[in-house]
Order: sequence, then C-alpha cells, then structure tokens
Amino acid sequence: MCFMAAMAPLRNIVILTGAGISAESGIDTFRSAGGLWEQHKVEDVATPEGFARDPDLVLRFYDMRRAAIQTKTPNPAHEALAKLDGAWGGELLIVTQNVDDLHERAGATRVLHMHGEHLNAWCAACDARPRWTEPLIHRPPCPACGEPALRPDVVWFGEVPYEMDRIHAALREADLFVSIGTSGAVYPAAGFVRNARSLGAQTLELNLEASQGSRWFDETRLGPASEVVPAWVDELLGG
Ligand code: BJW
Repeated sequence: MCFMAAMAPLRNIVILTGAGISAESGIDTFRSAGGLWEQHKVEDVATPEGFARDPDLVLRFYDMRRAAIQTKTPNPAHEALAKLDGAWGGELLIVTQNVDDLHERAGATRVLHMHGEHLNAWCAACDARPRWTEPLIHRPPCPACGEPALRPDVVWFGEVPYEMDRIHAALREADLFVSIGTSGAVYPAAGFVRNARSLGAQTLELNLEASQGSRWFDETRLGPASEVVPAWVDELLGG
C-alpha cells in the first residue's frame, strides 16, 4: 500500500528510533552480526543482577561506550529528524531507545530517552542524575551527596523505562507512528506500534531489514537510515 497516498491529514507524530539510526555514525547495534550482544553476554552487562555480580566489568563496558560515542557525529538520518522537528507545527515526539546523544547534537529538541543516556550518571545513594562524560570505574564521588555510588543512567532488563506515561499520552494523540532502525525485540518499545495502531494512527517502518513486528505496520520502507529517513522527511514536509 502506498502510505502517503492513503494518509489522512497529519498533525501529531510519534517517532521511535533504535540503534539502526546511529549505525552509520559508527555506533554498534545490539543484535546485528558483530553487534554488542555477540561480543558481550547481555545478562552480564545489561541487567541489575550482572552489575551486582561484577560491577567492574559493567562499568568498564559503559566507560568504553561513553568514550566512543563522544567521538561520533550525527548522520543524515539524525539531521533529517532534526529538520522535521524544527519545521513541524503539530505535536512531535522522538522517543529514542538509544543512549547516545546524536539526535540532540543534530539539533532535535523534542527527544525522550526511554532507555536513559550514556552522558548521565545515576547515584544509587541520593537519586541524583548528574551529566557525566568521564569514566566511572574509579568510583568518583557523586557531585550531589559525595557517595561513591554512581552507575550508568541506562535502563537494564528488568528495570522500568523512563517516562512511560508521557510516551503513552503521545501515542494516544498520534496520527502517525514511525519506527526507525529498531529490531522490535525489546518491550515495551516493541509494543508501541500495536498501541498506536489500535488507537487509530497510521504506522510506518523505516529499517534496513524488516523488524520482528513488521506485519503491524501499514507500510515498511527498507534501506539505510541515511537514505530512507531524509527521503521520508522531504516527502512529508514537501506534501
Ligand atoms: C539499520 C541500519 C541502518 C541496522 N539503517 N536500520 C517476554 C516477553 C515480553 C517482554 C519480556 C519478556 N521477558 C522479559 C521481558 C521484558 C524485557 C524484554 O523486552 N525482553 C526481551 C528480550 C523479550 N524488557 C525489559 O525488561 C524492559 N523493562 C520492562 O519491560 O519493564 C517493565 C515495565 C515496562 C513498562 C511499564 C511498566 C513496567 C527494559 C528494557 C531495557 C533494554 N535495555 C537495552 C540496554 C540499554 C543500555 C545500553 O545501551 O547498554 O536497550 S537492551 C538494548 O536493546 C538497548 C536497546 O535500546 C534495545 C533495543 O535494541 P534496538 O535499538 O532495536 O537495536 P537492535 O540491535 O536490536 O536492532 C538494530 C536494528 O537496526 C535492526 O532492526 C537493523 O535492521 C537496523 N539497522 N543498520 C537502518 N544503517
């Protein structure tokens, strides 16, 4: 089906992004061949139990990734979404599962990080969330309370993602839900397409390969994000 031709007038858009949008910036995805979960056991580095068992392993894993993302730059897909964010007069929310800051560095402002951010730490002692660009392995004191209790401010399996109420409120109002570069393997994000659809939104997937939940989308466009996202944004703003 041709999505744009069939579309009713749009005002409110929710865009879900995943690791695929940052792949062409040189940031590893999780589940692709050679991705992070082939190199590390997910239960060791992305669960609270893994952190309790071996905090040094987990802190080193995140210190390495925090340092790496600071050397990367946004690609044309991030830039196109920032252009859409600046130009779109209706409601728009970019819900990203990514913990990098490439949407913001491209200039997008309506961004929600549901799985946290590499460039924040979280203090398990006082609940502060200071901006953090340096390593955590040496247990630096929390700037708010002085305790050496900082951990990466990321959402691990078994933890509740951030701002679910705000995300569900945006999905309820959405005329269009767009999923970009995510495998659809991780909940609750993988369920958003069905939430949005059941509430009447049009649904569009942009991905290198069809995701696990591809059948739930009205239309799927396959290709690298750096090509399919700018083309879709130009089509939307041009129309
Ligand atoms: C390109 C491209 C290019 C590549 N261009 N595209 C059984 C059933 C259902 C659920 C569960 C279950 N058992 C447990 C659960 C819940 C669990 C879960 O989903 N588990 C699954 C394994 C089944 N979920 C949770 O525990 C979550 N919390 C939760 O559910 O709390 C309960 C609750 C929720 C809501 C309200 C109240 C209570 C927490 C999930 C936390 C996920 N954390 C991680 C790590 C974050 C920190 C870090 O970075 O280390 O988040 S895991 C990892 O996966 C990361 C990602 O954000 C997430 C999604 O990955 P993503 O982005 O989709 O990447 P990939 O690699 O999978 O896919 C890449 C895609 O890019 C592919 O599609 C490629 O085609 C594409 N691509 N190049 C375009 N150039």
